[in-house]
Amino acid sequence: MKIYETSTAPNARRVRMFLAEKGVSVDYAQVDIVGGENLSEAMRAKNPTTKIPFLELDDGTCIGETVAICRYFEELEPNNNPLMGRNPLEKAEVEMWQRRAELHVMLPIGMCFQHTTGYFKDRMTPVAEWGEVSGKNAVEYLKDLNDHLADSRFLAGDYFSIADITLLCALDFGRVMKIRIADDQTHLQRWYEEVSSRDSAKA
Ligand SMILES: N[C@@H](CCC(=O)N[C@@H](CS)C(=O)NCC(=O)O)C(=O)O
Repeated sequence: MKIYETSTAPNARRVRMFLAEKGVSVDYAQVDIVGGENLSEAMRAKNPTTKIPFLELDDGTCIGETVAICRYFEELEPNNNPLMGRNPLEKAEVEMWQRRAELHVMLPIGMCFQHTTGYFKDRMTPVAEWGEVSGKNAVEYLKDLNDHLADSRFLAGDYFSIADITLLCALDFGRVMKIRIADDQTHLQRWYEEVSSRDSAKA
């Protein structure tokens, strides 16, 4: 099996960090998304959405979407540092925070990047105003996260999970657009320091 990815892309890092946490090693193939390699006919045949990362199994089956790839490995190795919850309540809480981190931080930061930098203007129409509003929405949501982390070690309580991975990768990518944790968001800062010091964060 092989994961097609781009080393600098935040969603690709989510999968690498997840697998590093689980101690799973896989082969990676680098895709030049700036040059549009992901848009080629050969890539579309494997992965019609054209987005990386995606996983290709030995029988040719391809699985796209970051969380779906993580889910596959979680099910293959359920007892190996589970990151998607260990009981019904934990699974629900992880999914809740994972969705929030994705919808309120990763996605708007991605919109901010695409629409304010024009990085992919060869394949989409950047709308600068939408990018700016998206960036502001992400910054606004960091206040809620700071409040939540005032009495929660990780996003899903004391349990480190895929939700923390999503948030860390989104925040690190946000730095490209100068989106940063505010000085007075001390709980989020404390969380950031702990999560970014894990070995898997180097993945
Ligand atoms: N919903 C997808 C999003 C993946 C995505 O947006 N990937 C970006 C890189 S982080 C990409 O492939 N960009 C290239 C392009 O838009 O052409 C997931 O969760 O994996």
